[in-house]
Formats: sequence, structure tokens, C-alpha cells
Amino acid sequence: MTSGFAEDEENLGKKRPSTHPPPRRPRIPHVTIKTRGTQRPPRDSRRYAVGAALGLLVVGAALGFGELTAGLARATSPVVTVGDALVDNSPPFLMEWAISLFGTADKAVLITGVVVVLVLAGAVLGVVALSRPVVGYVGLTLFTAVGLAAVILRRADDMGAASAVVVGGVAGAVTLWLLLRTARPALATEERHGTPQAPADTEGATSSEPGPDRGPGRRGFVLTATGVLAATGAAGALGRFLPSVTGGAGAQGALTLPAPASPLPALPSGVDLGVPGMVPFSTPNKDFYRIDTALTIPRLDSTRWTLRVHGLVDRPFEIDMDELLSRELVEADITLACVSNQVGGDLISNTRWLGFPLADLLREAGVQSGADQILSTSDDGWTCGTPTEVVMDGRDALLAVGMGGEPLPHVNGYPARMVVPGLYGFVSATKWVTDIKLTRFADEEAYWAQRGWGVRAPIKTMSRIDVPAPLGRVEAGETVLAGVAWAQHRGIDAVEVRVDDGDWWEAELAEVPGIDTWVQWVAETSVEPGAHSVEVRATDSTGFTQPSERVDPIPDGATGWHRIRFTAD
Ligand SMILES: Nc1nc2c(c(=O)[nH]1)N[C@H]1C(S)=C(S)[C@@H](COP(=O)(O)O)O[C@H]1N2
Ligand SMILES: [Mo]
Repeated sequence: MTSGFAEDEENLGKKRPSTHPPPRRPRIPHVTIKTRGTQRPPRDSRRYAVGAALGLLVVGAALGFGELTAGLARATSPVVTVGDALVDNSPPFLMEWAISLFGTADKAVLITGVVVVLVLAGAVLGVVALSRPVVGYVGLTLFTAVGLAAVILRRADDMGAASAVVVGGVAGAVTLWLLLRTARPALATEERHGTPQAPADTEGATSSEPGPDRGPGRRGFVLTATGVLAATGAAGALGRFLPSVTGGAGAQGALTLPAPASPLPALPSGVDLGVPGMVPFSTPNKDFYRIDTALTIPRLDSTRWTLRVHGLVDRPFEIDMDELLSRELVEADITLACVSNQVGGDLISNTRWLGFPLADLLREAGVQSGADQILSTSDDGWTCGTPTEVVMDGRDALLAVGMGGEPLPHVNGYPARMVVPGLYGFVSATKWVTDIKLTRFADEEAYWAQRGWGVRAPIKTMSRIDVPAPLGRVEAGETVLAGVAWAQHRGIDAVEVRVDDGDWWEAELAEVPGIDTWVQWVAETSVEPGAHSVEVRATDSTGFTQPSERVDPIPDGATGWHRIRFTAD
């Protein structure tokens, strides 16, 4: 690469007729060595700086115009498409690791990672392209190809996403061409002036003062770069801004929910124990936990939403939102939990849902015998397999349109999602659901099953300590221990606690509206000043007590007793 630069510098600077092979630079060995030591570094560093700037501008233009196209076409941004494809095609252990390391920030980290890779590659390619333009164009073509591959892997039906990648690639190529046109002569001029042997009588080099601020080449480069920067910024900003204005994409609240045909009574007043430091029995929508594979939240338009019910059914049909809302909707209090929740974790929330019974919907379609799996698909292609018998066994499995008295927030699946009490979300709670296919577990595997997670995943009996907070401090003497316990669709019969590995004793349980929600528990004790531990375990209505054995969330949910330490003083 170094010799490549050298040859080019000579060719550019001296306008010599091209010779083959090109003249070798080290004609006078000791001069060459000296030059390397004294003059080459500043020239190289300028070359690196200009090349990196050029590369960054090219990447910026590609991303900016890609965003603009995606915005105009209301399609997925190229960076997000690549991120999605990475998520879908990375090995499960990598996903696990990312989730455990970054938690729900994993998406932001992934998008940042994609951009960082592009920026680094852009900078390197920019430097190389200064002497070997073709490398720049080949690099751009490769990245465009990667983008298109991601579209094919993830959104084969999204022409907008494909055009965004192509437009981004073309914008990058045009920018590369514009910048190289000015950067190369500018550098050549400067390098010639920084070189003692170079003749000072060629084009543009009328001024004799040293330094970089000279010659139309440099001005041209700076002007072009500024223009590119402005255009890129405007394109990118417009691209990000457009979807929110042109959207009309079922902004939250656009859906007016009918009253339930059979409203539930108000929650018993005793569901909340009111212990400071505890999460409320009903999770406000804004605090509801969020877990999904979506890098950008699908923002569906409820007027365009339809749900197709098909597969092993006698009467396949499609239903739209007007029709769904004209049905007799019901309410249900259900605590949703994520299989990835660690012992003591907070990937669990409770609310009152409004929706249409899934079982009724399936009965309309007429489920054929042998169809043991309900394979549901979201608008963004995520799939979920739910045991048919569970949905049909009389529990309040819903095609939900509302939660907490409002339409579903976009993050929680607007305009419609599934909720099945007693099953972890990954096998039951498809958000943005648009397709329900009756099939067999033996024939088709859903998203997480393909990645080594469980197929049938009832929620495990579990309990959590919220008060005192882990490693918290309390006053010595009488103190309150409190938390929640859950065993959805079985119900909690008892919660026991123990302090400092002493004897277990039973906590007091709050009221619950049914067996599908968590329950708050509270216990009082007296502690001496010093360090203490508390442990909790729950027993469900089948008589099963939560085991002490620690098991990881994969493949079908964590087990173990939640234990925290606190200090009394
Ligand atoms: N479309 C879609 N729906 C999905 C998921 C997903 O990745 N995509 N994740 C599921 C998982 S693993 C859980 S735990 C619940 C979480 O629902 P919430 O984000 O509303 O709390 O959604 C489920 N529904
Ligand atoms: Mo989950």
C-alpha cells in the first residue's frame, strides 16, 4: 500500500507519462530513508486525515440518502434491516450473551455497532480510495450487496427497504466520485510542495508560501465536502422525520375501544398492600416491561390491520379491526411474564386486558384434529407457537386490543396481540399479530424454538422480594419484608419467607382478582443490627412448591429461591 501511494504521488505530482513498470521510488537509498523519517509522516497523516474524512462523508451520504429513501417509501432503514438480519441469524448463545450484557438496551447497542463498523470501514476505505479509487467503489458495492442480502434474508417483500439500500449505495458512489475529483489533485499539489525535489511550476501552484491553504483543489474539496455534509444531514434528518408526519400509522389512541360486553368488576381494594418500595398490582402502561426482537417498533395502522386465520381449519377467514371491535369483547386480569426473567428479575407486569376470546375465534375457523400448534406471526415476521389445547381449555386467552383501559401502546403490540394466561410471552403473546395458522408442532417451529428455547412453556411458580431492596438498609428492630409471587393460571396458595437461613414462616397474601395474576405478599420480622439475608418461596394451588435449585432461563424459565441481603442499623 505504501509503495502504491508513492507511485501515485509521483504520477500525480510530476504528470509523467505513464511508464511500465512505474519508476521505483528509492532511487537514492539514503535520501529515501531520510525522507521517510522526516517528510513522509506529515504527508501521510494528511493523506490519512483527508482519506478518513472522505470515507466518513461517503458513509454519511449513503446512510443519509438511505434513510431519506426509507422515509419516503415508509420502509425499513438499511441499518435497521442489517441489524434485524444479524439478530435473526446470530447463534442463540450470542443473543443470550447480548441480552444478558445489555438487557433491553441490546437494540441500541446493535444499531450503534452496525454504524461503528460502517464508520471504521468507511475511514479505511477512504484512505485507500485516495490512491486506488476502484477499491472505494468495490467496497461500496460490497456493502450495498450486504445490505441487499439483509433485505432478502429479512424483508424479501419490502421493495422500499431494497430501494433504500440501492439509493444509499448510489449516493455513496456519487459522493466518492465528487470528493475524489477534488481531493486527489489537492493532495497532489500539497505533497508536491512539501517535497524538495518537486518542481514548483505546475498547475495551481502559483503561490510559494508553504502550508495547505492553497490551490483550487483544496478549496474544491472543502466546498464539495461541505455540500455533501449539508445534503447528507438534510436527507438523513428528513428521512427520520418523514415517517412521523406522513405516517398516520395508527398513532396511539387512533383506535377507539368499545366498552367490554361483560365488564369485570373493579379490582378488589386489597390487591395493593401499599408497602413503600413495592411495584403496584396494576402496572401502568408506560412501565410495562417490553421484550421483543423488533429493532424499530412496528407502527401499524389499525384501519389497514387484518388478521388471517388459516391452516388446519375448516373455514379459514380474515378479520379486520372494525369487525373485531364489533364483537363482544371481554376483560381479563393477566400477569404477563418473560421466560428470560431471572430469579428476582422484573420482566413481568400485570394489567387488565380487553380483547376477543381466542378460543371463539378458533372455533369460528373450525380447528381440525391434530392441529396441536397455533403458529402466530407478527407484522414484522416474528413467529410464536402456542399449544392449541391450552388456548381452548377455557382460560381467558385473548386477542387483545386494549390494556390498562387504553388501546395497546405501539410497543406492546398495537393494534392487536395475543395474551394467554399461564404461558410465557415467547410462546403466547404475539404482538402486532396479523396471522394465525393452525399447524402441528411436528411440522413447524416458531422463532425461539428454532433457537433452542422450549416449545411448551408454562410459567413456573415463582416469588420475588421487593422490600427491602437488595443490599438495602433498614432500621434495626421491627421491619417489613414484602414482594410478589406468581403461578399464572394455577394461583398462589402460600408464600414463605425466612431470615438468615432460619425457619420458614408464612407471609400474608394480598387479595387477587383471580388465578391469572401475581399476588403481593408481606411479612413482618424483627432484626438485630448487622447484615442479614431473606429468602422467599411460593407454593401454588396444585401444592407444588418453588424449588431451590437454580436453573437458567433457557430453555423454559428460571427456577430458584430469590435471596437478597440487607443491613440493619
Ligand atoms: N411480534 C413479537 N411479539 C412478541 C415478541 C417478539 O419478539 N415479537 N416477544 C414475546 C416475548 S418473549 C414476550 S416476553 C412478550 C413481551 O410483551 P411486552 O413487550 O408487551 O411486555 O411479547 C412476546 N411477543
Ligand atoms: Mo419473553
